[in-house]
Amino acid sequence: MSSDTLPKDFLWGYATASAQVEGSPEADGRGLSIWDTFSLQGDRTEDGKSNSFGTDSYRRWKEDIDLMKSYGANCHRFSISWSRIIPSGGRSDPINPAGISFYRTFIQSLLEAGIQPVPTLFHWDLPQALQDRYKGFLNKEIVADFTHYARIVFDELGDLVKVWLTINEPNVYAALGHCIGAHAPGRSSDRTKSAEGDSLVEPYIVGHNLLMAHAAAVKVYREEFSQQGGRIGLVVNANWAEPYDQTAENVAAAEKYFTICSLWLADPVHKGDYPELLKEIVGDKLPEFAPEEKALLKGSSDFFGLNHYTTYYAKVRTTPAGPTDFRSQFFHGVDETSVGPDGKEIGPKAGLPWVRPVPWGFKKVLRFLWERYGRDIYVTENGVICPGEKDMKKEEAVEDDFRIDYYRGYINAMAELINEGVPIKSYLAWAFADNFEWQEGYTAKFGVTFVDPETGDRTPKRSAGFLKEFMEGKMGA
Ligand code: GBH
Repeated sequence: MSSDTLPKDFLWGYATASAQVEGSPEADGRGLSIWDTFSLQGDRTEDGKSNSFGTDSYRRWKEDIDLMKSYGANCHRFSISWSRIIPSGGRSDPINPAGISFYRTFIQSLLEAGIQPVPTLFHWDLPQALQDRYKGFLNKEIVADFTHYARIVFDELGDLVKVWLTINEPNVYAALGHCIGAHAPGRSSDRTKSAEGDSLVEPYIVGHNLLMAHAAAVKVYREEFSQQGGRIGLVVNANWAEPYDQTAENVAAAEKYFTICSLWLADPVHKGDYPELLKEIVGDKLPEFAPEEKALLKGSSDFFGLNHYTTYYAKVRTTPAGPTDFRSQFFHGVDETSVGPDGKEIGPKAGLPWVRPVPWGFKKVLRFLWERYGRDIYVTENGVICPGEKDMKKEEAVEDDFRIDYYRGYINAMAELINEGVPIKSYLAWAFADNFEWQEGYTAKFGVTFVDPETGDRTPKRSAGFLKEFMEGKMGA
């Protein structure tokens, strides 16, 4: 293999998530999710819009499969909406056959198009009924309900699936939904955002229950569905933290930042416990795993599912975090920045402040995860938004050379590591199409496909054609 090629069985394609693309929230018996109700509040998203349209993919999915095929993708990551399968979510609640058949038809059609399905069981759209019933992931009741849901899905769809993802970014769901309050269910100590919540306590409880739900679902899959012959794993968001400078305190700050953000919910599934450093930082607010929980967690992911977007410099905070700045408090004395000590920016500005392209950081995080866990890595998301893209008309938006540079840089970085022997098995670009980007509403466009906000009409951006050729070249097609 030349240093530039990817293995023949490498999976590549595009990713989406049900709450961001499907729309049709009440079609065919679906129950509401926490993202439907949260985004309908009007003041929770940048443009005041809800996710009730998405990309209209519940109705237009055939077109999407045709497009993906034309893009040369051999794989597609999407998520299943729990409240389509069990509208009220719980283990004694009715099952909705129409929801099951929607996904079965979708998966069959992907396979017919030569595209391998990679479904995620939970990409943040919790059935609202479970939030109302017992506060969702704050309550360990959720573990039995999630397991029940997972069992139904494996049973109904698992014969068609070879790679399962359990939960998307538990670290982001816990922190943005229960500390900062920017994501559903919107809980925070900030009383302007939420009547209830404790920003420095709840994220850790939610994180704990998310991991136990993941581990319980994996146990079901391994014990009851092993004949399906698939692999299953958790997806963790891990951006890289580079020390601001080589002083001992900032080297330590970078380790702290990465531990607080990412190792928090990655170590338990690969090593069986929270990192010691996190225990020191968070103290008794971090729940403890019982011995049988540790045993269930350790090795509960067949691979490391990685969502990676960018890199920050991390350094010690010089000004104390304000009394209502719960985000900074969550970082326990560490600060992130995009400008180094030499005044140089870590990477060019993109269309959102948090997502600057830094391909060398991708290499560092991949190498770090491989050395720490020794597991196969599936890159399950990676992508960017172009500067000014939010205000662009179609003609301008489709000329997304900034995105092309990003993909070229990141994929080349990944390919170098693969050729050094790091077992990276997939690359899923975020996103297939411009969609509902959570608190940004429809203003943040990550797609390689432009979606007209009024009509839902799709137009490939230049990056879609670029990736097709680039990946064909890398895979020797
Ligand atoms: C992923 O999350 C999601 O899985 C996907 O659904 C999403 O559309 C995609 O990335 C693109 O955003 O404003 O400084 O507090 C990414 C995780 C974590 C990205 C929090 C934005 C906000 C940073 N996100 N972050 S800040």
